[in-house]
Amino acid sequence: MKNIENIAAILAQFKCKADERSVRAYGSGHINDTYFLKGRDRAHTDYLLQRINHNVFRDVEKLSENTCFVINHLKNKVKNNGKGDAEKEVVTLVPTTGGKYFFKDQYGNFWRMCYFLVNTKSYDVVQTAKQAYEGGKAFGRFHAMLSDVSPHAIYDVIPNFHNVQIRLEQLASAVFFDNCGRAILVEEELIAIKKYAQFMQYFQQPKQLLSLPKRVIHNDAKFNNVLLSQNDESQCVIDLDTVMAGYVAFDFGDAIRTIINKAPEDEADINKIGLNIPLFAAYTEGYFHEAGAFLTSNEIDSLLMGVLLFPYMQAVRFLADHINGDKYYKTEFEGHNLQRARAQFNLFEKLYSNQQLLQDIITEKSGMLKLGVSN
Ligand code: ADP
Ligand code: GN1
Ligand code: MG
Repeated sequence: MKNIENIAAILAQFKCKADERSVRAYGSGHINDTYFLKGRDRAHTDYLLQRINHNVFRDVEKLSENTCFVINHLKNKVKNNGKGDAEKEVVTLVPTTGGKYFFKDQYGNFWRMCYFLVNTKSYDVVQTAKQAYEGGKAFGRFHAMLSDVSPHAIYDVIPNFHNVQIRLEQLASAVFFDNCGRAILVEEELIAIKKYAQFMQYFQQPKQLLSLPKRVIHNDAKFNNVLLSQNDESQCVIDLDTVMAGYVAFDFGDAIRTIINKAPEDEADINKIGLNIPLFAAYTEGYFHEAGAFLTSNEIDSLLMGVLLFPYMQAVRFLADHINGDKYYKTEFEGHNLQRARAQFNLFEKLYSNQQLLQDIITEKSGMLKLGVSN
């Protein structure tokens, strides 16, 4: 991650009391740059400062409008519910001295700041069924709290973000231009991806377009975008940049992609990739516990396709970026995106051959809900 030369000037733009000497890179996101800063003294809270990737989020003004709208809505829900603590359960942004929630510096970089939520944890790889269950509750509650917002109220910051047809077209275009001469080296991967391209069009079919409600969803429901408390209880859903219209199965599938895999997202040894079924069951149960009340039966029927689509689409996206010369995702070494694509495709194939088992668990957990026996 790049150093920040103008840290004092940036901090001066925010209504914060951050110690500029304490700045350090934080987190494992692939798009934005995140930095942690300590409060100037014990009385002041710590902060996270983020450089927004404006090649990905091209209209930062609209992005900020979306985020503020969603944060306000969630905070009001928590307050009206009477049980929670809106300060702990919803991210709070730090305003700039000009009363905005982002700042553009002299180099054209966009910055935003939020308060650091103390005593929280996020996991790149889930370890226990409790963590998975609590993560399911966090995203279920997130969907429930946003279920009364019209998807038209939110600006489409990345159009076609989860449109697999467009993602496949982007891959085909990367192969066509082949700017780095890498396409010839990944023919095997390209053939494997093509084999499932038709099957993956489920959410593009007229039947689904007519029967599935578009809702306001997270669209980047990786498990590390949930903060759990020190006791591993669900606390807060973070990383709200991509909150836009979508199908609940998208978030379900993306979360499962990052929970069910016994190995990290970019595992080099595909023999280490395996399905952790108890974690899948736990997340599903937690999710239904919070979202079951508003989900339609068509939505429940679509969840399995979300589980299959997300690792597949991620493989398509990583492979396209590899062929394009690693322009989109941050990488740590040459070939990193290819390694990620292979790992995600392998995960997809394992999910594909265990569809019945996964569906049975979804059916069982949604049945428990109807019988009122969920925790
Ligand atoms: P990215 O877009 O890079 O994924 P995130 O907003 O997800 O950025 O933040 C990166 C990491 O920082 C998260 O995975 C989480 O561990 C931590 N984090 C983010 N927001 C907060 C917060 N408000 N309080 C505490 N930790 C946070
Ligand atoms: C990116 O920023 P991060 O790491 O949370 C990407 C997601 C991918 C994910 C793969 C805006 O998310 O769509 O699923 O990497 N975000 C964007 O790990 O493209
Ligand atoms: Mg994140």
